[in-house]
Amino acid sequence: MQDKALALIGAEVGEGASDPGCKWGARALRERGLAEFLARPERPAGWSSMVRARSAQSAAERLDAVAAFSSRLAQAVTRALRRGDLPVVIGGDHSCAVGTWSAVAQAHRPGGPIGLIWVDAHLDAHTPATSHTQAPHGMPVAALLGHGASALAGLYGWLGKIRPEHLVIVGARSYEAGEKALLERLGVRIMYMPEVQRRGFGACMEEAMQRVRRATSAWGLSFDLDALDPVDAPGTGTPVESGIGLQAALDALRDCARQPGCAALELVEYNPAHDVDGRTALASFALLDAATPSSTAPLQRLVA
Ligand SMILES: [Mn+2]
Repeated sequence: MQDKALALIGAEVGEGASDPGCKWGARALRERGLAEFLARPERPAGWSSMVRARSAQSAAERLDAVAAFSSRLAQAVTRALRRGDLPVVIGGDHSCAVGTWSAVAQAHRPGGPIGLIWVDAHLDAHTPATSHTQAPHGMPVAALLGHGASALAGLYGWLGKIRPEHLVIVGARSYEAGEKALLERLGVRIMYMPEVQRRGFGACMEEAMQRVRRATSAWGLSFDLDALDPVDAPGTGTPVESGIGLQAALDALRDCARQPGCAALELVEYNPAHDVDGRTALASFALLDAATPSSTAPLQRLVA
């Protein structure tokens, strides 16, 4: 059986964050050999695009730069989808999610809405009205739900790329009242970290998968490395204590990869300047290996 080729897309954007270091995350993983690591005989993997945001200083410039970047990233994702590949977007700060999931929602629109699992220490659901920093990487969830800056939310000329009932956020433990209020008003299912610790990440992801597959045409996963415990992933944009353990994440992502209907994957917020002994790079490799569906069992790969 032939698996979909993995189209790795580098999202070179750091303008969405206060520390722009994540801009160079995709390039660093590329230079470490990510594509070669993920490629298998029956499932090619290669970098299909590197999309870079123009640099920006002021809050207004940054929002403009991220909006322009989002539509270019969306074009790269669309090209991969049209080829029949599985887009795997590598960040970059999390503002890249606007381009990624707008493109996937647009491509699937005739067939129905898409579901999205958002694994993150944060809610990323600010609007310019609630954000203290005005940093666009704190806004992609709100934008995808159709709220906040129209330059982000209005890609392709329509709002609500993800419906609230088709979104699940897992691992949140650092957030502000304004974004939490928006998500609760919309009825988004949020599994905060105490629930993840009580039930286990695997059980939470199983429930999340059921929810995002219910009445949708496809599902996607956006994984922010800051969801992991900083011990396993110190090199992220905004580390937060008491996160998900790497092993639990790998086990759960392997289960996710068995579910049919994966539309795209995204791994974001790798900041090579903050990495320690390449630990976060290796975690990124392992997470992507676990999350990419392949008809070859791991054991067969070892034997081969
Ligand atoms: Mn995030």
